[in-house]
Amino acid sequence: MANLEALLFDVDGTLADTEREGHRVAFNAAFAQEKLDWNWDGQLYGRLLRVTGGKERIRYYLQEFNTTFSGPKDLDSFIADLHASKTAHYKKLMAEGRIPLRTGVRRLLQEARDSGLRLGIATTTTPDNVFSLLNSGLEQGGASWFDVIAAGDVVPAKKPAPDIYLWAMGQMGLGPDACLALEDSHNGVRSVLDAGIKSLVVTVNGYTRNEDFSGAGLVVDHLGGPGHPCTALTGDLGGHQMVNVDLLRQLHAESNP
Ligand code: XBP
Ligand code: MG
Repeated sequence: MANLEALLFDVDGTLADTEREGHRVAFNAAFAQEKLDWNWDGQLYGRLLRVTGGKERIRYYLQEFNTTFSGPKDLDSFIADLHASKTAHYKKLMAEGRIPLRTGVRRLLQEARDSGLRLGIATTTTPDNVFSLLNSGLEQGGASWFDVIAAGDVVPAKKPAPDIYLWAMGQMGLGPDACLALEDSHNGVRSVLDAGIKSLVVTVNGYTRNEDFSGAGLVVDHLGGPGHPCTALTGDLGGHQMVNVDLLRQLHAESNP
């Protein structure tokens, strides 16, 4: 049986609930700045989240929801510039501390470090967004808690493709049996499982609550904390009130017999 050596965290929806009041707001700010009459309300954004990656999401929006837009000939550059503007707005939101880390995230990260587990990130979002979240959510230098930050375009195919998890494990010199992943979405679960990682915990959020998490050993409403117990929607907390390192080691042993 392999030992658990590392926790690999997704970012958006897992470390922090960044989509509705973070990324979506930043996209709309960029549209306004570029004088586009586009507005992604909460409901439309939930549908657009089917596609991971901000640039890919803009393209999906044009293909499926705004087919009358007659953009410039060089659509790739137009989308790239628009996305760069969105990222600038997002980083500003993060710097203002508008989006806190989710319940139990800081506690679990600290516990994992104290118990000698390595930490990695595997996300579809832009690297700058990760650094701004970690430096506001943890403290300046919080990104250094992680051995690797695998993010965005570092791989050719975004989630649900397994590329980002494979790249992260490659950088850490770890095989899938040494890792446990924490995700929030169906796309994320697919990416983890197709990367060969069998230990997987999902923390649902407003956008992903009803998605299919088949293959996840444990699905919870949040990671929990002292006086703020979490609830298992699928799987068993084994008597724990919160997701802690002991529980994760138990889950890892069960999924890697
Ligand atoms: C979530 C995503 C990202 C963000 C937007 O990533 O799919 O695209 O929604 O960020 P994950 P960008 O759940 O894998 O952390 O605009 O920088 O892509
Ligand atoms: Mg996510």
